[in-house]
Amino acid sequence: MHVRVIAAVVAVSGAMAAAAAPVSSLRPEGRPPLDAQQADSYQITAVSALRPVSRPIVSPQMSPGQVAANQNFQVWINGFRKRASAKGISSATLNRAFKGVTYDPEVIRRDRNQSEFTKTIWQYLDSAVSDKRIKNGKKALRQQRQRLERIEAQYGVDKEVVLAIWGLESSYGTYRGDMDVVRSLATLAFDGRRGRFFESQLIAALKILQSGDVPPRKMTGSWAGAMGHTQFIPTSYLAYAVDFTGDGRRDIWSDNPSDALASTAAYLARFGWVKGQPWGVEVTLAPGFNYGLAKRSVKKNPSDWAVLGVKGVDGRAVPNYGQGSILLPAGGNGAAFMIFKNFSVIERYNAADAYVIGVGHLSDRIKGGKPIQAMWPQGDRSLTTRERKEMQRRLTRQGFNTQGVDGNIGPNTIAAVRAYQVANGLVPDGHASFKLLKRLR
Ligand SMILES: [Ca+2]
Repeated sequence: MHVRVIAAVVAVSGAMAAAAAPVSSLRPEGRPPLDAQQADSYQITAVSALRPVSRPIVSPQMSPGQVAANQNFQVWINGFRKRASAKGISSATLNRAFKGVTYDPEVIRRDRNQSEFTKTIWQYLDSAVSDKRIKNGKKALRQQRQRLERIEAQYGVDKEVVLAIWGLESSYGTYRGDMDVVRSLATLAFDGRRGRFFESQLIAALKILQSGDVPPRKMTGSWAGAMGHTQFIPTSYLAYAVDFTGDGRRDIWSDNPSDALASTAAYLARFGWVKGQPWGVEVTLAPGFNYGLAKRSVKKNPSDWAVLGVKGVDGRAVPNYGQGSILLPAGGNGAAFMIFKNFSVIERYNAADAYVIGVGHLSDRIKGGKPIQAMWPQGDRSLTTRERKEMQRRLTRQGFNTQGVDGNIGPNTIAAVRAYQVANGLVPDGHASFKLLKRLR
């Protein structure tokens, strides 16, 4: 439920997912990162000591520019109150929610301060599935086993996957975010860069307050309003959060992660999780493999893939987990995966391939699975938006039409890359790499 490389972000109906965007953080897209996400420490036993104390809703000192912004912000709130009451938010809720709330320059600073450079899949996995995060995941599994097994029994979602999402979203509850959600979302909605999206999240946040699940100043989260152990955005909370403890509140904020983990399982169950099916498995491709088959729309049974030279890293045909597609996240020179239905279920949480592979692989490693066997193309790097546009311009100019120059690598650009690769005797993996851009230059 987060964003980076914001240009490509689109809110998806009621889901946490957003359109695929390049990876630049642990939360590749859809939702913004928590500040401390890189420091993947884990202290579940001491978590109450680390419990985020909500930042004050008034900034200690504002510059003259910020004072002016706050004056406009207060005017904006007055206008917003009318729109909110038209959507069923009572004036009592609005009064409680906005009491003392000021413009938050820090939220805007973070919104603007997002890196253009995106991580490669292997850089992402180094952090998302670090030894420390695996170790802390195993520890969390030992400590939370009973709770996780009850959730697994109720929702039919494998506990290691729920655990892996918890591990990536908040380092197993350590970093849940201490920003005041009403203040952050109101500031972002007022700011207007993605105003419509954030205003709809703010309305959803007010509905949560109105339901009594949490008091206003306890509703904390990331700077862009992702909340609790598994970082639900407000619209996802309204649609999918559950009260697993039975106390009448869907409490995803407190130290007890039960409701948050059950809500995550409920979310995955809702989108069709198949219990016991892997997200994907690493495979090898025989020499001469037709790279044109490595796309999501081509689905085959593992035995049919085996005939085409796709096998598990143990050299045997992949067991019959159902129909799968071949995914090459770094092109023909990196690891290859056969991915199954559950891949697209995790995608509903966050649509970036890197995120899904990160969750899936972390869950495998927590279960004691092996590291990814293939080498990654370490010398390569991902492209900036400017470079992606440059590649599209150069391809089109050389007769491989990308149907536009928008900096997004979609099906048309991939097809143009493939056509260029075929015409130039390269491995036609359709991968828009820096190496390829250098060649186009
Ligand atoms: Ca509860």
